[in-house]
Amino acid sequence: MSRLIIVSNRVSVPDHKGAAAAGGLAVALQAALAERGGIWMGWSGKSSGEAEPEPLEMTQDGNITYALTDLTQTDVEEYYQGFANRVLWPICHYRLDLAEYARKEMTGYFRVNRFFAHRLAPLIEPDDIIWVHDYHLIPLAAELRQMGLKNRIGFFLHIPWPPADVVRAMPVHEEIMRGLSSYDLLGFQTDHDLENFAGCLKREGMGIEKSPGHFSAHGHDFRGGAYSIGIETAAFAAFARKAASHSMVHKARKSIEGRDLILGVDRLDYSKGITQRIDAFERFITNNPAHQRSVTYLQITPKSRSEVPEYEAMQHAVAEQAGRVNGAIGTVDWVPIRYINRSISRPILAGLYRLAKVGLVTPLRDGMNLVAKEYVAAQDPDDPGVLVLSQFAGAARKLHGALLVNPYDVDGTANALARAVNMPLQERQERWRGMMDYLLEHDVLHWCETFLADLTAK
Ligand code: GDG
Repeated sequence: MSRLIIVSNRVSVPDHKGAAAAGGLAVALQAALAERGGIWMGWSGKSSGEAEPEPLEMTQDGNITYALTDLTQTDVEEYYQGFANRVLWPICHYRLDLAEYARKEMTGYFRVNRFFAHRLAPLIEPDDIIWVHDYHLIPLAAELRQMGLKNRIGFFLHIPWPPADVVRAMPVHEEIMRGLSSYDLLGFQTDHDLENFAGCLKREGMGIEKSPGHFSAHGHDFRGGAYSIGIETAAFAAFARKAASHSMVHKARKSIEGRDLILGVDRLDYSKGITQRIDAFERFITNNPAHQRSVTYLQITPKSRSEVPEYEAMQHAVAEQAGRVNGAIGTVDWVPIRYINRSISRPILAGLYRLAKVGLVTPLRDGMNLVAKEYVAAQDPDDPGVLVLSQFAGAARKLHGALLVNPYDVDGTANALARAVNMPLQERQERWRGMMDYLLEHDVLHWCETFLADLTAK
């Protein structure tokens, strides 16, 4: 079996805290690496001076080598905070209005990808297969090919891929499309993302889809497919069952005083639709006064990318909005929204998922959304909660037991909340069972193995 080389912006170096605690993606990739032996390479998260780069920081764990590189402060600003997070992220989430294109940052993005390629190439042996992850590293295969590497190289995009007219708003879209076309296998989260990619190739006149999932562009034949990422379903379900007796979860249960808990969990990001969701919650209460004081909405929102201005502005906007709504609909003995603007530990999170009567997951656009899957996996089969899910999350393509909403439709989402809190037990169980069966079969190991089987297939 060939060795596996994984490259991603950030690397999960194991701390041996156990499966579900580490997050499913890291566990699945580590399992794939342990089976084949190999290397996981990426950025250390540290920035160094502009002088000659330090040697790679290597950590050995069994047959897996973790190889981390520092970047310079300029690299971090241009490649990570700049082009990746202020151009690719908003464009891929259909937010042309938020894309801030600067030629200097675009140059930095391609420069850092070349730097990654130069650091990685000496570690690679001819039979290795290479799996690159996410939008930070789209040009990596093209750089490795330029250096003469002939290895099989696959790419998985964790975020959505938009239609041609959106992609074309990005000044360097041709280079980005050429970068994607340099892989042997392109993995997207859903069939819609794959269709959009095929549409882009066609619209650009860059290539053709010779047969379903088989493309030819820039003189290179490659394949593309939809591989919906999963979670460690069985392990997470067991983890949540245990977490229900965590002392903090007990305290949370006590503090809501028998009210129904509505739970939102999202990184603070404009793609997650948090402000629209708070509006919908307010509308639900004003339209259904009987539910005033009978529910508590807990929104857990760890800070992310605070160095990017849009994120900092959003932090203020969400805090202000939660305060305004509490002021408008709260009573002396009832605080409608509890807003936590930091990360909580994974056991507490799992216990809160299980406690919540409604999982409210309403991104404006999301590649997949693992929170939706974790919420379902954490439920008590005898008394499961209801998932209210945006139709624009990749997860909505398969989680048919959810109440699907359009997050831009405040009244529609408010109505779904009313339906969720009133849903009879039998309907909740039926909806949950279908989703759980799907998640048990399509877990993160299944995702990983399916992608790698296709990448290595002749
Ligand atoms: C990208 C794509 C795609 C959240 N708050 C806390 C916490 N979390 C954990 C959740 C979940 C993860 O973070 C978030 O994953 P998502 O999938 O929901 O979203 P992104 O971070 O945007 O991920 C997405 C994913 O990549 C995988 O391909 O699904 O579409 O955007 O696991 O549980 N964890 C802890 N405390 C928190 O406060 N411990």
